[in-house]
Amino acid sequence: MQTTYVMVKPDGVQRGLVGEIINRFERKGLRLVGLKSIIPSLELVETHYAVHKERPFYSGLVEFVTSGPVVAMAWKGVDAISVCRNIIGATNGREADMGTIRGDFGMDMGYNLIHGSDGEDTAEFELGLWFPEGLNDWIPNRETWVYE
Ligand code: IDP
Ligand code: MG
Repeated sequence: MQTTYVMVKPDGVQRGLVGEIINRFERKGLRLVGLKSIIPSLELVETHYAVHKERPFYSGLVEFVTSGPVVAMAWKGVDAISVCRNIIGATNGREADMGTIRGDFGMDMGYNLIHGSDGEDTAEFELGLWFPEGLNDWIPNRETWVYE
């Protein structure tokens, strides 16, 4: 099992796509072990995107992601990191496959709705950064919630 960090960026929140996005991960069979709405600080977003510090789009990216609420999530499952990246799609929404979140809703490279960790090290780093309070794991057991 892996746990990965996924975040609806401010454009996804502004466009009213939070429910649609959560639905895609949930119905896939991933387990939601962390969820919160947060207006992230400059320091938090700079740390999150530190790997891109030298890139020309870095300052615009940080400004964008700090511009309003984001929805921070932790999803758990077998190979959750690559499964979530596949659900998210390629970085540029115009090139992302239809059926992915970015392919279905995105038209831009920067405003691409959503973030997902790209490896085990980054997932661990990002989960610790965005969920310092820890996650809420649970054992899926549907039947006990169907019958009293
Ligand atoms: P990813 O989110 O698909 O992993 P990365 O290459 O890690 O893509 O880039 C991080 C984020 O930076 C992207 O999701 C996107 O919002 C933004 N970004 C990446 N490349 C560009 C660019 O060329 N112009 C503007 N923004 C970019
Ligand atoms: Mg990335």
